[in-house]
Amino acid sequence: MMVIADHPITAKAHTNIALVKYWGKLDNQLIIPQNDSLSLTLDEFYTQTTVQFLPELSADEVIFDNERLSESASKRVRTFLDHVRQLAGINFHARVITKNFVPTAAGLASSASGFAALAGAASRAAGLNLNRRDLSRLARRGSGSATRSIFGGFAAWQQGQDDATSYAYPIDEQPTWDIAVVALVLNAKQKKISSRVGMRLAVETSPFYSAWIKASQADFETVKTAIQNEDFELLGHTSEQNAMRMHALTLSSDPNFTYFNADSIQAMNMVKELRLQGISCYFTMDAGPNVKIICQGADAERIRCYFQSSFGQDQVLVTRSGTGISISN
Ligand code: 2P0
Repeated sequence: MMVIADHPITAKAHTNIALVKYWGKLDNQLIIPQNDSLSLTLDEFYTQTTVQFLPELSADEVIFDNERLSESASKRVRTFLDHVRQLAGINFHARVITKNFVPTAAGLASSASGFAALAGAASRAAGLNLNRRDLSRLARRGSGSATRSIFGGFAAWQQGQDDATSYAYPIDEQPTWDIAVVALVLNAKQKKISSRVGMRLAVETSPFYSAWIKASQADFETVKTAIQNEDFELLGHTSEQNAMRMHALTLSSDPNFTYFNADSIQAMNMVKELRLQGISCYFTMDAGPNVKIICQGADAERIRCYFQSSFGQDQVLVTRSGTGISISN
């Protein structure tokens, strides 16, 4: 029998960086993607969330980085809690306390770690004892990229065709080869277009969308092979190509837009310059101007110093492969 936890439950989930990107939904409600995606979970950036369902609450309370969120700001969290309540057959409201652990106010915190941690804490607090596959399905309902943050190391999100079949699975949770990511914090001043809106525009208006699906499925297979063979060059090259193919969708949407800013372009050129100098490294970018550089651990310090001289000390963060979700009892 399901029993609501009589004490707060805390979950910790790390964010992830997609090497083969998710960009577009088949089903906006259930968050079923148009393609398989593949990521590396990162150890430095994570969210810690505590949830308790309490009979005395008359509404959900959401406290984010020590501030109580308004009704509108907490809408996505409350909708997610409604889904958890429905699964568990309960109707108590919840107190949710969540904190993002990111080295600086960097714009690197993501809905991936946020909804993965919320799925873990809320489901256990509601008395649901989900296995990791079902946790990833639940996290998916909050945010697509959260599906992959249930697992550590390299994880894939299989597209599936419905709620039951769209989930993440581990590829290599503890890679024995030393992969590092150097993250450049290049904050946007202009208001950004959310991933949700951006990918919808791509599906509906980019004439390149079907080519993207075809290319990303091939990239997915290639990156999987590269992980199996510990082939860093193949992994890096394919990930960089895949990122630019995704960004070509923003440029070819109507209205067109881009997540690049001037610093992003400078950073991408600097990565190419490093390659010319014989350092094997590759860039990727998501729905914002920050550039993430995929490299081997042995080169991370040198790459960090190179970028710090242009972008400043606090703007360059080094991280490695992180672990999957952990949930208190
Ligand atoms: C990814 N991104 O695979 C891609 C690459 C950003 C660029 O998943 O609408 O916040 O909540 O499912 O997961 C970011 O989009 O979007 C994302 P929703 P999400 O990591």
